[in-house]
Parts: sequence; structure tokens; C-alpha cells
Amino acid sequence: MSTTKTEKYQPLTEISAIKLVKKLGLFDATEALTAREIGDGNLNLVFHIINDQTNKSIIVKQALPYAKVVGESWPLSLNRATIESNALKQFGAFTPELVPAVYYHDETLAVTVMEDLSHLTISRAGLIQGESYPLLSQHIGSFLGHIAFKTSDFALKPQDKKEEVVKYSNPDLCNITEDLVFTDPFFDIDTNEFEKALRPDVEELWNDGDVKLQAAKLKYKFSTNAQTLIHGDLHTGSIFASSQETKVIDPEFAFYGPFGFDLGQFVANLFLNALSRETNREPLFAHITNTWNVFKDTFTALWHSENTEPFAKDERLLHEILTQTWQDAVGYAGCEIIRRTIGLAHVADLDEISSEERKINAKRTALKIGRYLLLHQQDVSPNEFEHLLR
Ligand code: SR1
Ligand code: MG
Repeated sequence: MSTTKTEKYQPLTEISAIKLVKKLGLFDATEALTAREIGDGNLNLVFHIINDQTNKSIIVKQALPYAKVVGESWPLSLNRATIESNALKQFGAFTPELVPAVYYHDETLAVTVMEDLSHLTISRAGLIQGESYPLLSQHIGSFLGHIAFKTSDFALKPQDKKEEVVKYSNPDLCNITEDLVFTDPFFDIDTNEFEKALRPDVEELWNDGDVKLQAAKLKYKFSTNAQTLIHGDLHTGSIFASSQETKVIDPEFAFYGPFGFDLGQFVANLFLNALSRETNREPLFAHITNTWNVFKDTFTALWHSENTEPFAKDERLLHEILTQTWQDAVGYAGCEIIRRTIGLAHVADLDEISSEERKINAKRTALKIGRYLLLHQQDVSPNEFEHLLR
């Protein structure tokens, strides 16, 4: 696992990506390799490189200096590739089975070479097909519990924690979240996108000062509450899964933020998938409850076994932190549900509902529940998500 700095940034092509992995010694110079650009996200190039004879394969991911989804008019810092590579290595130190292995990173080229996970499916795609991934919440709850505790002030020395906060400073990507998740959907802004039929519901949201105040408070907490290293974009499109394995990818939005943010985004995306289904919703609601239970149990066990904070002997501190974490997660889930319905970046779970009438109804319900979550952060327990749809 190495990191280098080359002279000059340039976007890779399929040919130069092959040259790079051969130069790194990850394949022999004589091997016949095939490369394909498979990036379907909003921001990066992703090359899948394979030797068709041996089936050995690898992923080369490169950040572009702008947001691919909009074009060169939206410049973005390349440093996000280094943040992503550092975060993957950091997560891998605590939960190696839940992230891809990183083989190489180049800061200037903004390139990371990593394990190919194409034997797995992006969980959003699988969930849309009706999969339920029985181990998904066990794995994600454990991932979040480990990362939350082990990168927090309760595990790190105070000076080390502050250095980590600086290392993961990620202003451009935080700004995307501050705008797209917390601000734009709550105002009449050009980048929002929604069906004409939803306009009355959206205008009601824009005129709801109480909901907007909660969004503003959560945005402020997101920007200022450096509790732990968060993934920063933990939706179901950032998770590969099968019936046995789960792998978290794409932490380019990682930075030091609130304990509840990743939890809220993950829960929101499970909920949106449940909302898109006509049947078999139960596994999604069970995942929401189990994610929280596993998170809480993992965090609590580490609190008791590894805490370096003298005040941590008082159990009330743990209780307060966990209670606040869940309440924040409910609020963040509300923001995520709203922005995935009417903001710039939608989710296929809702957009691909084939009946127009059912799609509009589902989106209307999403807006209603998103608002409810923002207004009732203190009242919604994990197993109540199920009842919100009744
Ligand atoms: C311009 S980026 C749009 C969205 O894609 C990413 O995955 C994040 O969710 C971001 O909000
Ligand atoms: Mg992503």
C-alpha cells in the first residue's frame, strides 16, 4: 500500500490506466488487459481493468477537477481523492472486512487503485430488484459503531484527534452537502428538480418556517460538530452487497462531523427503498432498527473497553451521547429524504417507479415524512419508521 506524488494532473484514459497498473507492478508488462470506464456516479472516472485469461481484476478511480454530473462549470478540489483513500485505509484499520483494500494512491493524479468488488452488487440496485441483504444492517451498524467510537475524542489522544480533524478538512465536498442536502431543497432554487404535480407540496415546504429552522440547526451542527470521522455520503449507492458480504465504498465526502449523520443518511435511503416497494417492506424496517441496535451495542462495548476519557465512567454521558446521536440521525434522515425527492440528486428507488401515479404518491409521502422527521426528532424511535408509512 503506497502513496506517491507525480508531477502533473491529467485525466486517465483506458490506455493510460492500463499503463499505470503495469508500471505499479500490479500486472506483468506482458499481460493482455482490458479496461472499461464504468463510473456511473456524479463525480469521478472509474476504470475496471481485467486480465480476461486469469480473471484477475482491479479498480482505478480518478477524481475529476469538476463535478461530472454538472460539467466543468462546477470545479471541485482534487484533494477529495486523497481524503477518500485515507478514509478507506482508516476504516480498513478498524473493519477490514467492510471496505475494499487500497493498493496505491497518487495525490497529484488524484488516483486510487483498489480491490475490485464487481462480484458484489451496489445495494441500491439490488434493493430496487427486491433483494433484502440479510446481513446489511449487522454490517453497517458494526461499521458505523466502530468508526464512530474509534475516531472520536473517546478513543484518540486530544492532540491526535485535532490533527485528524485537519487531515480530513474537506471544504468543497462539505459545501456540496451543505447546499444540496440542507439548503437548496428548502428554497426555490434552480438546481431543484421535481414533477409539476408536486409543486403545491414543495411550496408548502418552502413556506414552513418550523421545518426550515430544524434544517438550519442540523446544517449548523453538521458544519460545526466535529465528533467523529464520518463517511459523509453513506447512501445505498455507496455500499456493495451480497447475501454474505457488505463493502462500504466512496468516502470522498469524509470529514469530522456529527455521530448521527451517516446513520441518518443510511436509514433515509433504506426508508426510500421501502417507500418505493409495494410489498416486502418488512426487511427494510427491520434493517433500520437493527442498524441502530448494532451501532449502539458496538459503540457501548467500545466505550466500556477502550475509553480514555476519565469522565466516561459516568454512564449518563454515554446515555446522553447515544440519545442525541439517534435524534440527530432522525433529523438528518428527514433532510436526506426531502433532498432525494426534490433536490438535484435523486434516487432511482423513487424515480424508477413505473406508474406515474404511484411515483407522485410515493414522492408526496416522502415529503410529508421528511417534514415529520424534522419536526419530531425527539419522538421517532428506530422501530417507529415502519408506522410512518401506515
Ligand atoms: C454533485 S454531487 C451530488 C450528490 O452525489 C453524491 O453522491 C452526493 O450524494 C451528492 O450530494
Ligand atoms: Mg459517491
